[in-house]
Amino acid sequence: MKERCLVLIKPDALEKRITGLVVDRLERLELDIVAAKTLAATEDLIRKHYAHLAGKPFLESTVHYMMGDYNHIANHKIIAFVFQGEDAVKKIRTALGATNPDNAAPDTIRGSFGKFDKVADVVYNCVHASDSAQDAEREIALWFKPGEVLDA
Ligand code: IDP
Ligand code: MG
Repeated sequence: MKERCLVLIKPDALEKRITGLVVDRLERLELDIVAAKTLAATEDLIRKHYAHLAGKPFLESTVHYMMGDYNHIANHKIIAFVFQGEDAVKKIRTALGATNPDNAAPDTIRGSFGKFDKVADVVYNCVHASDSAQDAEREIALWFKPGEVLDA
């Protein structure tokens, strides 16, 4: 089914300057990029985005991570994309690999470029992708204005 998926290039990937490598892997999936922008993510936006982490012990560290606090990223910079196409969510999440890079297959994006800081309990996994077509729509509405997303 044709669907959309939000992808966020997280601050650790920006610090490592691997946005191009990540997008290169995702472009191989033959989906369409229908929106892209660099933005300053507010704390409110990040908390809404990660609402499902409420009550988790790593919520606060994840918010700090996404604000760029651990990666010397000024202005809370994140790069956001919307990909669209057949089974976009499944294809992208398969390319990303498991949430924790220690558990991600070596040939996945997170397995290749991510790292887990066990002591601080921060999962530096480089990229976010929506986990369902339904959640993608919720997330896209948070990160993009309607006119910023084209139909492929
Ligand atoms: P996902 O990013 O693979 O969809 P979620 O369970 O939705 O995984 O978690 C959202 C984000 O929260 C992860 O990408 C990661 O940044 C952080 N996170 C998830 N689990 C852990 C954990 O056990 N320790 C620290 N951070 C975590
Ligand atoms: Mg998720």
